[in-house]
Amino acid sequence: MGQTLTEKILDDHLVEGELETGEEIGIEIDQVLTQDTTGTLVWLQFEALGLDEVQTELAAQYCDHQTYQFDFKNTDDHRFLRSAAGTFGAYFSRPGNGICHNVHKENFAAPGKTLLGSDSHTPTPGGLGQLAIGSGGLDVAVAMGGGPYYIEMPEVVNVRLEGELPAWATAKDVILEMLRRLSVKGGVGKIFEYTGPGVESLSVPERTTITNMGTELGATSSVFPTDEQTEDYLARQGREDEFVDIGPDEDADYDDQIVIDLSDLEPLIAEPSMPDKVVPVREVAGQDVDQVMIGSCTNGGYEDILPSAKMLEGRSIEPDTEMIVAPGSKKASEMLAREGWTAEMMAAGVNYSEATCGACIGIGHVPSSDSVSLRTFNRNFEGRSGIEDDNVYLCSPEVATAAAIKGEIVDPRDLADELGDLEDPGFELPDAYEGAENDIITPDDPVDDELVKGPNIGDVPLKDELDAHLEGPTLLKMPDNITTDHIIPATQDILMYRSNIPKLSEFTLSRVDEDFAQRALDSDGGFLVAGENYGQGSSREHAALCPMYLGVEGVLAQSFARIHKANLFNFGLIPLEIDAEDYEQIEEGDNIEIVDDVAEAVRSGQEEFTVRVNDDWELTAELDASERERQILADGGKLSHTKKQAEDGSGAPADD
Ligand code: MIC
Ligand code: SF4
Repeated sequence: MGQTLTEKILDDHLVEGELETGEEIGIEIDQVLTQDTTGTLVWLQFEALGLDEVQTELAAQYCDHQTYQFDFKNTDDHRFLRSAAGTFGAYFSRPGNGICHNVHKENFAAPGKTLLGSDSHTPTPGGLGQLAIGSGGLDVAVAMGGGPYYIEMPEVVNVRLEGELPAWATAKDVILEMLRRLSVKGGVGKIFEYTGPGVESLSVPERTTITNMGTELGATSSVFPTDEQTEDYLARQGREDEFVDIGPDEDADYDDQIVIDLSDLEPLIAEPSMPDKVVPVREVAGQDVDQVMIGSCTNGGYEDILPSAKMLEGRSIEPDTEMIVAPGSKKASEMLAREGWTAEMMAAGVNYSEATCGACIGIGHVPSSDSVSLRTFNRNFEGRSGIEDDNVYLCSPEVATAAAIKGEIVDPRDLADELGDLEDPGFELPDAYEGAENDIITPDDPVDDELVKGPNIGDVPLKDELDAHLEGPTLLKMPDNITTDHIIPATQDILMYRSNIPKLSEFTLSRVDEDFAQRALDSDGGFLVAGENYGQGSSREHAALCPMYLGVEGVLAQSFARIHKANLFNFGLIPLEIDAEDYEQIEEGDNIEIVDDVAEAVRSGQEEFTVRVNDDWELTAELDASERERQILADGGKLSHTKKQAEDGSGAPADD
């Protein structure tokens, strides 16, 4: 039986385990990336592990999320990150140079290699045949020190693309269609591998829009085979020598298959406030729009902004609609400026921003009260834009631009009919991607050689070994699909404390219950209870670390999102699965006691735990964990575990 592309890359990098679905495997990581809001912890943990030099082929540190540097704390973070990159041997992309995924795609993404990144949209270079996975920062630190990265071998699902996209349908509509069919939890435990005759009609930037937003399905990764398009793209980036011809065998055996006929697609849109609330644009046409934003790691490329600029050429934006363009990289920005497109957009009324994540996490361009914002981003979780009760829709740049021209949501096909002289603009790849040459500092020529820690850079707290007896109140009961944006929001007032855990912890779950942090601190232990898909969204490990700091012992949920579950193990919080009936019955405030000797049971591989609620009734909860995860959990988290191993002489930190 032949191999899938995923299996081929994993096989090439396998250091532990077998490629059996559901089995834990350890893989070698070739490249890592990290960014400004997760990177500080990555390097602090790298340092705490006693590591002193990057061991992967390449490590890249980006400064992209908070580049406006509203507060000295952000600038201190950036200063620390530059010093860490210089000291330990990573590339450093300066603040303003663009979003990690965009800049990585342009400069480093390489077919056939593995990439681990402390950002959930790390799978973006899957569009170039790279196997790229998002994880918590501690896993990135260990991988950067040369240790393997462990995952459960995912199911590999084939997405067969047929036909070609009709006018006005785009790559964004392909991934919105996937979300419409599968939902935000439809990809958990899966890698989506795109094949079929439709693939060749998609350029690399279109493919990376799809792989980027595969994250919203909860997928471990998404990947395309390489072909002439990949070779051509790499050549235009001046990196043709990095091309590798790689794809699945003809008789590859997939766990499942989905077929999408591209020619059936039409412009789609995700309604507030979940990326899977997808409907055809025409169904919500006529809705007034206050703000339109083009940008982000999904649709902020040169190839995304160019069609928008072409649509705006010689036209004006409706006076009561604001339009902001924030390119994904400075290179894209510089190219558009040199070609005159920036001037066209400005003349049409666009407010042109620097290359940053910014508004995607509520930093800048926060929508006004009771308004509607159309964005080309990947997430529209409630409140993420910086205002509670927001109304954020997700769509392609073409749909967003049509709305800015009309002042309301409109199917661009109808707008084209109405205006008579508007055609689907499409885009050509530039002959050469050139620009922003001065914004990446190489490890060979660093500007710092020692760590610079401003007053906002704290230490990483450690947890004690797991206790034998775990008991405490249900501190909070939450519904399905709680995101890491609920647990630790990323807006500026909170984001600036990413390197200061005691302070950041004060905001834990404040969007769900503003008294939570104090209640958790006062109660000396306790549990969180949640529905399905707990911890979806961002990879931020702070969403596990802060509850740990507040004394939370564990989470009882119907199911967990992959990265967050790994982060819970990494910080010593027990993730237990419960069934729907028991979930319904538990109430906030109920006392929870795990009847077993927890430490012993975790270490010895026990899967079912008896949980006594209010000394009144019992439920059975399940711990689905590998042998390695059990030891990490029992030792109080990965940092304590790794240190302990090093002290016992049972393994160097990098060996995990
Ligand atoms: C996001 O899109 O939510 C973020 C901000 O990029 C996060 C990373 C973070 O929280 O710093 C992610 O996707 O992992
Ligand atoms: Fe940045 Fe938004 Fe992409 Fe996260 S999803 S990396 S915040 S642009």
